[in-house]
Amino acid sequence: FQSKIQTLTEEERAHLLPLLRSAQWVETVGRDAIYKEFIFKDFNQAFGFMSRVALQAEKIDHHPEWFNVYNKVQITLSTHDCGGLSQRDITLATFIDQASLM
Ligand code: H2B
Repeated sequence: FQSKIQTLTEEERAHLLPLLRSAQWVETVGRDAIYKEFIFKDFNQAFGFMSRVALQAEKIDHHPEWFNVYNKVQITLSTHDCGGLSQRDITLATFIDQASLM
């Protein structure tokens, strides 16, 4: 069976957070979440990126909190099902970074 999703352990964080930081993800203050800002050439590039992320989010049933103005996309990832950062956020962050390079 599928056990309930859980927040990352201290051991997992010690391993993963430096990798995320090196990819410009930061830990949010006052909340167990990660955040990154993406700047594109124009709105078309930004929205193309958002479209790729949206399709994947729906596919894996894990959705970003995000804000877009023109060429800027600000993304926060956290898992409300467990009230914090989970492996699902890491998986989505990895996809998002790939999608931003296309
Ligand atoms: N997205 C995020 N970011 N966190 C969740 O806990 C989450 C989600 N849960 N997408 C999923 C949907 C859940 O609400 C549905 C019912 O599967």
